[in-house]
Amino acid sequence: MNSTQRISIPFLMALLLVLAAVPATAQVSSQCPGDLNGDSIPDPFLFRNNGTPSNQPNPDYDPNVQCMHLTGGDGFAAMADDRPLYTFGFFDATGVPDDQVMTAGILAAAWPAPAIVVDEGKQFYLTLTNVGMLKRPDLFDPHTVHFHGFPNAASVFDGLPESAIAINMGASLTYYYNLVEPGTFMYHCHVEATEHMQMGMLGNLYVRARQSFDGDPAHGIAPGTLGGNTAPGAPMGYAYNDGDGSTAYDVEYPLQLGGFDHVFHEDHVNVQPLPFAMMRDTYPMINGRGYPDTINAGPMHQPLDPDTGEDLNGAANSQPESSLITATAGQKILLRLSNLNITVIHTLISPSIPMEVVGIDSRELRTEDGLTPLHYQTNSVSLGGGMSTDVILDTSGIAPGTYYLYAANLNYLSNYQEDFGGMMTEIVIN
Ligand SMILES: [Cu+2]
Repeated sequence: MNSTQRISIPFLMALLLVLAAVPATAQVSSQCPGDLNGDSIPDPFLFRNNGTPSNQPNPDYDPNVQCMHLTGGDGFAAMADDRPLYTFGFFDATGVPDDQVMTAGILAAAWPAPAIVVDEGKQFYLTLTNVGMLKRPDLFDPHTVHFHGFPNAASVFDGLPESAIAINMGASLTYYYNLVEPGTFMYHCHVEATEHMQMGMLGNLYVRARQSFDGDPAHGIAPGTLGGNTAPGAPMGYAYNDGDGSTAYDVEYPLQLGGFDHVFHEDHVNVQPLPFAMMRDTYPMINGRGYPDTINAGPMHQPLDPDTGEDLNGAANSQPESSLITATAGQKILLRLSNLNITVIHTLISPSIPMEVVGIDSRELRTEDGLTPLHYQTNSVSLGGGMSTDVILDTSGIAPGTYYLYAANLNYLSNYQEDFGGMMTEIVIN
């Protein structure tokens, strides 16, 4: 008997005991400098033994660090005609302790993906945990985050599965971004992009310009407190570091244009073949809702099983983002428009309030020497997939009332067979 055979049985028994002691859940680990309790929120103060914050500063706390924790998985979204559609998507697990993230993220996909709002100059740590697709246990797809348009220095964090790390089920990865440029960007999963993007892994992402919170009294804004300006007449912020205030705004709204092909989604949950060339969006949406859900300022109806009435999405609010735009007459409204639709170009019309286009594809329109803005006025803008446009609506001289913003392709003003819906929202001037 050789030594290998002599130890094999006790060794195997010990291995089985070890395996039995390991819980059948994946280890989630987020990286967020200054976070002491694993909830992806940096902690300015050390904790006492009883878990409450002390008044002792945390030496690892850096106010220039921003963190977020997303999960990638599946879920359901409710269309405006109540049809529930199966989705792939992201869930915002920021604030959820790492050891509870898997449970929180399962079947909790949000549509669109949780908005990522970050500040220029900050270090951004974004953890993605793949919780798997509960309704498609036959799939073992990885997910990624692709920060579209971002000048990434490291391709390893770019999210393109061919050249970057993709995150397998049960695994987590923390992406690092040095936010060197402001602008309206967008993000999506880049794994099997045609499929994962049609299924809903798309979201708003914008970087607020340094000029908005640089503490310069000329900008009228206290440092680090966007929106906390106290000077009379000071704007909330600037879309870009324009140097002359020409991109000032008082209220901002990210609006992502998109749509779902319900046949694709229904075939998907039934594990049918998916011919990409046949995709045709039947539910045009803004921020994941069709009109009139777009103007619902609060949470909307959950996706319900038509037979049982069961809530199909594990998140309390499957589509949290309203598109209702409100302003006081005289204010400037910044609309951060983006399109991640993979089937069509979208044109959006504001027939009553002119739109001043100040930026396209995360760049301000300005002469090369930086001295002259090249902004222009229009009533319609067109965005192909992957494009963004920043427009400012100046409401001075506009009578209080309700105005409309809608798709120029009028067939998109529908929720499949229900007319008077789809890609439309309202601008309410008080
Ligand atoms: Cu994905």
